[in-house]
Amino acid sequence: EGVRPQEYTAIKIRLLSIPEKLAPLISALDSSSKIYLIAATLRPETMYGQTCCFVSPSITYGLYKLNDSEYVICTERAAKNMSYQDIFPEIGNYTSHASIPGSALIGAKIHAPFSVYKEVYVLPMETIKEGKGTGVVTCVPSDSPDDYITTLDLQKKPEYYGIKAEWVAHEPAPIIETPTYGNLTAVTLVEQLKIQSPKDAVLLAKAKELAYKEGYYQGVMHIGKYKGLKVEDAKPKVRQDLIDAGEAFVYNE
Ligand code: A2H
Repeated sequence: EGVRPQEYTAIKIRLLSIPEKLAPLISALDSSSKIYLIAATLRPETMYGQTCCFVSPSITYGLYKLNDSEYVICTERAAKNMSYQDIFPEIGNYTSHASIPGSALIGAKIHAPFSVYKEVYVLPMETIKEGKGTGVVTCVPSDSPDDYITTLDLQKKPEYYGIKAEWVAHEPAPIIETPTYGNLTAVTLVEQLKIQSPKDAVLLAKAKELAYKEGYYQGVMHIGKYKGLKVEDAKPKVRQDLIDAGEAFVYNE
């Protein structure tokens, strides 16, 4: 946790199906309500490459009212912060409407805004920290070493994680071209540093640092409306497009 405030883009990832374990927990909601997982990201320009969304099986999330027709799922800590940032209808009100174990969300079909993949799923990530962001991480395996190695791990032993192989079948999609690592920066770095598991914390920290610097300062968009533009310049534009489309908002902590 740094001392400087962190400005995230909060991505609204809509639930398109309600898993069996989730249904009884949200039965009090009007059935026309839209429900979103809220993922906090520092890389909005990579959202074209989302392949799934991660939650922690050991975190209990809350369900909070965003407006008359929309509810959001995130940690209570994030909801409290949001309630003081004019994101919820009433300042300081972060009453939860349901208590949702991460495990109840696994396998839900979701809509990941701007992704090239139209059908993606909620999957488990054990390294998510409860005290950072919203406790929900959208998966971009092309540019996030953590996301890529977690995806490989899930693909290797789906039955151990209680997931279906088809939920974790999407390949990383090229989003950003870089001079040093090509157009799948995270894949290249995980291979070069020989990262074997999501628990290789030291190597992953190094990969993350290298990926972030290279992507931000040398990267050029490979896809989308800003194809050909430097990442540095495209980032605020994609972020604004997501916000204008009603698919994201600014979240600080
Ligand atoms: B980033 P910082 Cl493509 N636990 O989004 C673990 N990781 C978390 C988290 C939590 N509670 N909340 C957010 N994150 C991840 C995209 C991305 C991210 C890419 C490349 C790198 C990257 C897609 N996942 O992050 O500690 C989220 O993943 C590496 C910097 O606040 C978020 O941005 O600096 C980032 O970590 C926030 O990390």
